Parts: sequence; C-alpha cells; structure tokens
Amino acid sequence: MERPLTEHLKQDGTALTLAEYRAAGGYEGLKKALAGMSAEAVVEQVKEANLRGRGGAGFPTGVKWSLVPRGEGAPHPKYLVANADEMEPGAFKDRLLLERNPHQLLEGMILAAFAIEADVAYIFLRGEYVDAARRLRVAIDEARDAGLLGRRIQGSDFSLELHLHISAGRYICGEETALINALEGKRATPRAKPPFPQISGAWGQPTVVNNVETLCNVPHIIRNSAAWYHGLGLEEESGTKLFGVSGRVRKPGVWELPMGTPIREIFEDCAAGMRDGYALRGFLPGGGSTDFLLPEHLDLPMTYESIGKAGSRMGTGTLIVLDDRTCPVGMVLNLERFFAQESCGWCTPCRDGLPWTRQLLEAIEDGSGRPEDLDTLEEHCRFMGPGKTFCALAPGAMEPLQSALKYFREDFKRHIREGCCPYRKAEA
Ligand code: L3W
Repeated sequence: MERPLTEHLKQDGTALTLAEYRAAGGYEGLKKALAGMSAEAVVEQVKEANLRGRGGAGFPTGVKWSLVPRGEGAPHPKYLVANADEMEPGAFKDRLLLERNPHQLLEGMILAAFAIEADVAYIFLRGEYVDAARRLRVAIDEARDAGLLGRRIQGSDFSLELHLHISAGRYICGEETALINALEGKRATPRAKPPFPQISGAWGQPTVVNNVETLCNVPHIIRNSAAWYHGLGLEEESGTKLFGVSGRVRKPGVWELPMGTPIREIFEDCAAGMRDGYALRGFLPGGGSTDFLLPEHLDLPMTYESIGKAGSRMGTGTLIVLDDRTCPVGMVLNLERFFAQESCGWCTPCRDGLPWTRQLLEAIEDGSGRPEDLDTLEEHCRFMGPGKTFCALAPGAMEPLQSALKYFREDFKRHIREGCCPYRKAEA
C-alpha cells in the first residue's frame, strides 16, 4: 500500500530536513512543473486527479484553482494561503504533516502558487502549534537559501514570497473568509460569499485558501500523474487520506490510508478497537462538527459520498469515539461549550442560539432539565441548520446534537426523569 504523504517520515518524530526530503523524492514535482509544464497544465492535472479539499468540505481543488483570474489583465498580487489553523475538535492530522515534513507543504504551496500564478503565499498557523512553527521557520529558510522560494525560483520566471502567520487563536479562523479578515488584521468574522476568495479575497485580490493536507497531496500528483493518484483510492474517490481516531480506543492515532478504507479497518486494525471494559456506542466520523454514526455503520467505506449517504460527513476524517461508559449528553455538552465559546458573534442565531443550547444541555446534564427542553433543542437544530446562519459554524455545531437526539434520545430522557446524570451516578 502506497502512503505518499507519510511513508518517508522518520520514526523519531523529528522533521525532515531539505536534504532528507530531497532524498525521498522531494521537490521532484516542482522540478517537473518548472521544467516543462504550464500553470494551466498543473491545474488540469490536479483537476484530473480529482483531489478534493481535505479541510472538511471536500470541494474539488482543481476547480477552485481554475476559478482564479489568470493571464494578462488578471489582477496582481494574487495570494495563496495554507489553512493550518487546525482546531476542529478531534482533528490532529495536519499537525503531523506540519511537524514531521514541512517541506512537503512548502512544495505543495509553491506548486499551487505556480498553478494560480500567485505572488505571495501565507501559512496561517494555529498559535498552539509551536513545534510546527519552529520547524516551518527552519524549512522556509532552507528553501529560500536553496532558491526554492523568492525571486526566479530555480532559474524560472516564477517568483514567490512566502510568510508564516501565527493565528491569534479562534476556531472561526478555519473558515476561509474569517481567516482572510484575520490575516488583514481585522476582526475574524466571516465575509459573505459570493464573491468567493478566488475572485476577491485578501485585500480584495484573488486568493486561494487550501487545507494543509490538500496541499501536501499536490507534489505527488504532479510527480506521479493523475492516473496514479486515482489508483490509490479504493472507491470512486481518489488518493489517500489521513484518518485519525480518538476516544477510549487502545491505540489512538492518525494513519494515512487509501480513500475508501472501511471504517472497521481504521477502528479495529489501526486503533486496535476499544480498551478493555469499554464497548463502542457510536462515533463522530469527521471531527466534532459531524453527525454521530453507530456500530452498524462500521463497514462503510470512508468516502465523502458514503458517509454523506449515511447521514453524516467525512469532514476531516478524524473519528471521535463514544463508549458505553461516557454520557452522550455530557459529550455533546462538551462540544457545544466549545462551539458557543468560539462563535464569532456576527449573526444572531449563532451568537445567541449556541449559548442557549449550551445552557439547556447543562441543565439536562445537571438533572434540572424539563421534558420540553428536548423540543427546544430540536428547534435549535432547525433554526441553526444549513442556510440559517452566516457561516457553517452553527450548522456544524448542531450536527452532533441533532444525531445524539436521534440515536441517544433515551439518555436525554433518563437525565430528565431521574433528575441526574445516570453515568455519573453509576461511577459514584
Ligand atoms: C467557488 C463555489 N468556490 C464552495 C469553495 C469555498 C471553500 C471550499 C469549501 O467549511 C467545512 C465546514 C466545517 N464557487 C464554491 C466555492 N467553494 N462553493 O469550496 O467551501 P464550503 O463553503 O463548502 O465549506 P467551508 O466554509 O470551507 C468547511 C467542516 O468543514 N469541518 C471543519 C473543519 C475545520 C478545520 C479546522 O479547524 N481547520 O479543518 C469539519 O468537518 O464544519 O462544513 O474554499 O471557497 N460555488
């Protein structure tokens, strides 16, 4: 099984140096592109490979790039941004790529910038990722010294400045337009779309924002071809994906596997199943802002399509496991506390609705909930559903709640009936 994004990583957890990355075939994709490919040809390869955005939404990367105005008359400067603000609850996949192989991201960014004819690139990095920041700084210096960044890269006509920007720390900065506002030094609230950033992004100029994992795929596609990339996936969807598991499993972690790997394989073979004394009750397949799935869904392949058909989303591909000794109400409350705190406050349903949701769940978990609170929570799921708020934060926050109300409703009712959390009572 090929694992192009991670197979060359060193076991000791340190970052690949430029020499080590080159020895593993690094910067060959860039060399190939600069030697004989047009910018349009790079976009076409990525389109043909059907690379889809790995940040959670799965939008086709080549299509996104093709929307950027190009050629004579196109506005400059144009910007490329790597969204490295990984803050989705349960997601720790980009961190691995950033800390262990910063040059792979840099090569992906240089290729993406070449493809969209960008002049300046930014890495928008989560503030807490201090090791990643340190390693990226070293890698950027190495790349600049080797003529891989800056003016006339490798003797070509293509020039690119690249800057590391450390995020001041808000979940909403993962949303691309809020990220752009933050990058400009403004308050991190999302902007209306359209216009999409590809047309009017940072400082009103064409801007592409791609997730770290998405960009890390690009060097391999260019080096090995779109057909090769297709062949890596087990189902219709192409390539590999970083899948993670957290919760009370024996071996929490993150692994690169073919797109379409059955969930059971990720859960049983990679994460080694549940710890002794715990049974699997359900899981969020793609981070905290996705709908619960149940043990009966374990044989589904991890693809955007199959997880979508099952009523959830593959999202970031990082599973959060719910066991039979953890209170589902408490788990959802924990998530809603996070989402309520992280609401940017721009639109009313999210600003007021999420704290209200949190309060209702706190009451239920404390044993002071009322039967009608469940109807109110259902209503909140509708009022903060897709299309009802300014961005995807609140609809995402409603996903674990709405599915918990569907699959674990009896748990909510027991809290209300018994006037306490039955799980805490059992532990006492
Ligand atoms: C041109 C159109 N471009 C969409 C582009 C758009 C963006 C990308 C995805 O949320 C999800 C969210 C979280 N013309 C376009 C178009 N685009 N239509 O495609 O856009 P969108 O709006 O579908 O999603 P989004 O607002 O980017 C991302 C979910 O991911 N998620 C969160 C992950 C969080 C992190 C993190 O913390 N860093 O990864 C996890 O599931 O809930 O649904 O580029 O411009 N017509």
